[in-house]
Amino acid sequence: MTGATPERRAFHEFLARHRRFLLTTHINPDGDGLGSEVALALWLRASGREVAVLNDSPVPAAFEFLTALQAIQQFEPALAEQRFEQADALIVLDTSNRQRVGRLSPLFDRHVIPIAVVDHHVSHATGFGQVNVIEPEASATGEIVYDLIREAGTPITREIAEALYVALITDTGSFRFSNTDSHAHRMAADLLGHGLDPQRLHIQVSAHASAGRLRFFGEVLTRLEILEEGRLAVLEAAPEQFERHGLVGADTDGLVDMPRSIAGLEVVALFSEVEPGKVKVSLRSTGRVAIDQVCTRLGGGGHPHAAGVMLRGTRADARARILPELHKILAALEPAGRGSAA
Ligand SMILES: [Mn+2]
Repeated sequence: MTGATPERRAFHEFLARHRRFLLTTHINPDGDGLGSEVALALWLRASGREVAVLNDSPVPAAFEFLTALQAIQQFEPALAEQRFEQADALIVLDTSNRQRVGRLSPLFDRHVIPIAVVDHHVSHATGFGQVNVIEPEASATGEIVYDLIREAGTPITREIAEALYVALITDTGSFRFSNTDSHAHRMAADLLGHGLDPQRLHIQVSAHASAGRLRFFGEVLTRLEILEEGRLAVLEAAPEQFERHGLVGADTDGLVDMPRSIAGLEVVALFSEVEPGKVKVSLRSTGRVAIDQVCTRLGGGGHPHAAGVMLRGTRADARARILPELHKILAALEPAGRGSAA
């Protein structure tokens, strides 16, 4: 906990000034965006506020259980108009730029609604809200929400703890990724003290694969390429494979993390041609190099060790834009395991 910064104080004042809140997060929401929304909604409701949650995209099956704690609605034009009319303030969570909220974005201006942003993306240059709590050192947006709740002195209920735990395990890869620090572990320990069942939550979040998704993973992994002297793993998925297995772009979640277990590997690149001419690029670093610049330069975003960008063109086009950049990054790297003097 970094203590109440001026931005956090401004956020608490923002909450105090308004009564009816609308919450949203990025397109194709993950457990951090959704868990943060639910925790914040429960907190605001406990403080006597009205809250609605509306996202561009549907809630993935893995996180559907969170909607038992707080209704989460999907964008539909008439509903969105109604939600913006009813709200007197908007809070955008886990979203590094305005476009990432999808179809809700045009309504921001039309409804002249005051906006607060809570996010932890390093690529989040300037906040697009009147109030911006942007803390790249936080492993998850849920970690910032947790700090804010504690600063407000609101009791953390089991439901709030569950939503925040889902946010935390999503963005830290269940405490495996390099962003997992002592604050994340202390937060987890505190949340466990509020009566949640971590094993049940891990199962609810992870056990949602269809047989088709696993076969798709198998097909893609069979063609795993190892480049850059064993330091780069490249995966490709073709539109035909998405279609044959009945999958969409969000179904590749977790696939890019699988090659991380290969000894000596530094970077994984996944090129998913979700539909012909549309390639979702996902990059992961196992910890020694930062790869977010490669994506932000092309209009994407992310964190130093997990980033992505959507590119127009074929998989070959996308490879031609990404792989030379990764080559440069890896060429500048000291050999691993030699106890580098610097
Ligand atoms: Mn996040």
